[in-house]
Amino acid sequence: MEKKRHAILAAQSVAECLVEQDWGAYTPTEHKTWETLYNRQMATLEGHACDEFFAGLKTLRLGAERIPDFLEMNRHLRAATGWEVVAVPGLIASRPFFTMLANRQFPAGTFVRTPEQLDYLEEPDIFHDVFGHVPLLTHPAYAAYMQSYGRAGLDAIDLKGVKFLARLNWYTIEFGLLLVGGALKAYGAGIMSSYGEARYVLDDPSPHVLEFDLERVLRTGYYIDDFQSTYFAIDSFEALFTECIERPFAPLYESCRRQPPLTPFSIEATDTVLRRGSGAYWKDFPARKTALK
Ligand code: HBI
Ligand code: FE
Repeated sequence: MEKKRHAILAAQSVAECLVEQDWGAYTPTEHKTWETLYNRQMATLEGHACDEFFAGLKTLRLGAERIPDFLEMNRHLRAATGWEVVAVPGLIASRPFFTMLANRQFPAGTFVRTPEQLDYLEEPDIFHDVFGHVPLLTHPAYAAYMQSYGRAGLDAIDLKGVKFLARLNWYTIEFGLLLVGGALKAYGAGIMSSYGEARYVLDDPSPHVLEFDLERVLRTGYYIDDFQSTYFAIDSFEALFTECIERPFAPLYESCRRQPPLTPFSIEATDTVLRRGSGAYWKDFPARKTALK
């Protein structure tokens, strides 16, 4: 598997990255892990996740009782927004990844984390990818945003801006918040699929919450090894789509290259602050284990 994974990470074509889900091969332990994760997240997300997320679960007929079968799930997903989930063995190279998104194909891992990895794992498994990412692909504006992200990704490869665009992915698709009637609701897949971060982001006073601003997000680095110190909130998926697709990215990448990245700990004078965090969570942090991305 290791050799195949390296081959996949180097693969430049979509076809080389695709695998079969082989739904019949999942073991009772793996279905039980899905059930545990699903039930735990649904209890944690109650009142914290946006309504569109729960509506997406219903549209896709996702539940705790078994691991989703992509063939069955795709019938509902295609009918909603023309997206489909394709099975990949894990993280894939940027070009095939962005090409898939641009074609309304979402690459999802098929492996299930072990019971010991319940709270955290490095690579995205099927629970992170399907429970975290796929429900919102049933929402037309979010579905359009994800496709435009894929198209922007292909341009970013040529503009050498993937590092900056990855920050847009991080602060929206993975850890984005929605401002609904003055209340903050989560929509990012990294929050939806994480037991700890779902509660931290909305119950812990430590993190800052800033109003989404495309240039600010592209300039703001992130650490992959812990909860976020800053989150960005949007007013709607329609607003996110409009803000991102009508902006040429090339000059934004230029501006990012001319200045050092912002860290997620600070607040800038130009920020619209929705919630000024206490910073208590990371105040006496030992040096971060991973570099600022
Ligand atoms: N591959 N399977 C998979 N899933 C991802 O989220 C992913 C990827 N490859 C590249 C990637 N994400 C990031 O580099 C981009 O989002 C920037
Ligand atoms: Fe993800």
